[in-house]
Amino acid sequence: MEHKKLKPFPEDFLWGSASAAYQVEGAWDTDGKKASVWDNFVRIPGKTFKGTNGDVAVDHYNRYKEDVRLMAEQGLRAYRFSVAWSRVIPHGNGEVNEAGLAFYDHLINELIHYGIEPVLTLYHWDIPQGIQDEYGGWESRKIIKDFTDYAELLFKRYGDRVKYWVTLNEQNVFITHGYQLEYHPPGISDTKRMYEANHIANLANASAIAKFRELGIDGKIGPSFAYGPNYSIDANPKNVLAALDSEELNSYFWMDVYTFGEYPIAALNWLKENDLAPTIEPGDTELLKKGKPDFMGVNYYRTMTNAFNPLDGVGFGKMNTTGKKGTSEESGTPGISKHVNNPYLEKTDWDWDIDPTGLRIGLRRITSRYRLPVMITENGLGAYDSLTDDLEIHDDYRIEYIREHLYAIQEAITDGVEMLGYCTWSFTDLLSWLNGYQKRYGFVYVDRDETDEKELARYKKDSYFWYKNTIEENGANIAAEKQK
Ligand code: BGP
Repeated sequence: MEHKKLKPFPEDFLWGSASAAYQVEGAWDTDGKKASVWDNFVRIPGKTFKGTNGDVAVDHYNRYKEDVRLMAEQGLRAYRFSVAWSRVIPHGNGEVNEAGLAFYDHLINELIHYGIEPVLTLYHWDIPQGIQDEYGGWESRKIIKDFTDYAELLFKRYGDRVKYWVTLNEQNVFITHGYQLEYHPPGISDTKRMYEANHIANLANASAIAKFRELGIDGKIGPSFAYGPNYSIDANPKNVLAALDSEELNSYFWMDVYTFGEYPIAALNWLKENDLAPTIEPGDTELLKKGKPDFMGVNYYRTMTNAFNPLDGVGFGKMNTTGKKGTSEESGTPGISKHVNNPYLEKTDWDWDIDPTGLRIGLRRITSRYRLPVMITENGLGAYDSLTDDLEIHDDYRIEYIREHLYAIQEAITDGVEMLGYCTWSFTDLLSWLNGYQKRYGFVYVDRDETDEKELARYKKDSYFWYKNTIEENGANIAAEKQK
């Protein structure tokens, strides 16, 4: 629908930005921290772009004060970050590391000092290697207790200051990439094990939320889901059905469990038919139903366009992790759908469709199906940036990307979607898990590359100033700039 006039952004809208521990902190074995699975996985030859790792990353562990000062100068209202589990409970269970807890105390206090709302993610993919080795991490139900104990430790320690909590970051990504596509640790390709591990992650997520309620923590909690709404390539009913199947298996399959405690019917039946369904034990559904979140956290980057894919059709193809446009391969799930080119959309250099309207569509679907408020916990453009001789970065492409997505959000707000806030990915440049340091997302340029850490100096990009102004105007500039 086209509105005559858009509603303004809410007065208390959280204008934010985000990061994740492994991608920014560095200090991977400092002050009692032990290895996470990522600390080891990146050392396997060929796993990451040019063998990059987060040993130093952008040294946020040592420079957090400088980074928070930059946030404050920009007027940021919220900063989403994650806690490295292996920094605070180095083995994953058992002994607690006070030095690790103290680091996040300092970070949170620094944010609050400048009036920036901390949004704390409990888990952004870096499970401690200790419990991976001890019992296989997400493949064992033992993790439900360990994750809940870890969450409880953080709730009690920071609950007086942190009001927004994210449980699992992109469960759909770390599970599929870890247990089916081999792109993430533990680098397994076994679809049955993937669905089992995923079910256990669902239980851990619900158990942490149930603990949050039991402790009566004053705040809001929810997962961050990587939502890529599915389209059909055309009006051929076969393709429309493929898009519905893909939406059910790749989106509702997670969001339904978060909200209703149950898997979508057709998806679960299809898994049963293929001997892939997870083991649902007595009591599981009751626990899942206790995990209803206060909001749906959404990481939005792209939509997926689908066509029918027969049982003997195309399987998984390679992703583009080099930044050479057009190098990603066709990918699909036989019997469900395949992802095809959408001729209406521009792409990034990493072949991700750029689709602001897709964000509005996704927000509408969430609102209709779940009736939950939404926080955009990530959205941004991964691009090559260059530093001029005057130490400036003219990233007008990023400004345009963010403006268009914010406009789509404002349209969604006018549609009736309840939005809590918007966190860009990312505040500073950081390590992209598989794409090294050349795929940049930040408002703040960090001068380092794959092979040379240099001085890790920070420079404000043009987008930094644009977002500063957007925050000052509470987004009133967005529609005005669109009309120009
Ligand atoms: C999300 C992750 C982030 C971040 C982002 C960009 O999936 O939650 O951690 O990495 O995507 O992805 P990439 O680094 O692959 O470009």
